[in-house]
Amino acid sequence: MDYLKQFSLEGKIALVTGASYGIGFAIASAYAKAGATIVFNDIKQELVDKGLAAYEELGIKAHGYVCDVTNEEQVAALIAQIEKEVGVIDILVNNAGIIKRIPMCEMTAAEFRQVIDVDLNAPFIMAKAVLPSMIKKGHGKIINICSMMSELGRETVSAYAAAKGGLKMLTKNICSEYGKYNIQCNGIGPGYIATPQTAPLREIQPDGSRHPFDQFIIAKTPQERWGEADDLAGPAVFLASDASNFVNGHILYVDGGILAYIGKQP
Ligand code: NAP
Ligand code: GCO
Repeated sequence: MDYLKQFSLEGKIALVTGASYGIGFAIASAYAKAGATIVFNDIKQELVDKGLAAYEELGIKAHGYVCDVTNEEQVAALIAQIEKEVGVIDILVNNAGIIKRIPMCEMTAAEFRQVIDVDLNAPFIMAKAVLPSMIKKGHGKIINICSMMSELGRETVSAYAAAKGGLKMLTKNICSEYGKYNIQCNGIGPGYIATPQTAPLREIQPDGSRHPFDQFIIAKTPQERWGEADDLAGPAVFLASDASNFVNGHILYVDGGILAYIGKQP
């Protein structure tokens, strides 16, 4: 058996949501290098254009579409357009996400709902849109980007933690309901990754020192560094490939050991 071949994505079509930059971009780029045809969406044309240019710079011919993943009609139209212009989706990565860091007692219900809508309802909408074709094809991979907050809480991220905890269970439920169709649904739980989403937590302080939260994460991470989006590429290729055809309902934490560690003594 040529074990390396199991990790190839040759001939596969992968849709990564919210992948103009950040974690989604790193995952989609890795998929392209593993042989897949890349499709991505973002909420604004200017971001799609920015993403297309960034992929092209890497020599990747990606297909980009404007779509708000929380909008069922837009998602249905997106999938139909992709199937017409590119082909049936083999791999879906639910990556698009937002966070609002607000103490719960100061957060409005509308703000809470907005985070749940993007981080939990949208992965449901996206998965529901691609499952019928995967069932027809007899195989499929759905990968949900979870979080440390799928397992842990912290101040100011109640909506995000509720969404990511729910996303962990949605992952297990898609596995339970669709495993019989040879569809694998797994999650990736990144640790703290240096992307625009966490930039506010890493800002250099006026006195030139590191952000207190930055120092906190270094103390909580056995590998004593923030993750890079590229640290997620290999695990994401594994979960999208034939190498994981009997891995289902699993959340693969890529966190430098955070979840295993009580943290460095101050
Ligand atoms: P990011 O830099 O904020 O990128 C998120 C992407 O999602 C952006 O392209 C954003 O587009 C897009 N998006 C947001 N709402 C959307 C919508 N309604 N429809 C379509 N696209 C939408 O985030 P990231 O750090 O790369 O994180 C990506 C995923 O990993 C998220 O699910 C996040 O929760 C998760 N995660 C991140 C970390 C971390 O430390 N960075 C750790 C664990 C998990 P716009 O720019 O237009 O908003
Ligand atoms: C935060 C961070 C985290 C990371 C990630 C950790 O404010 O605590 O944004 O939530 O984004 O989800 O896995």
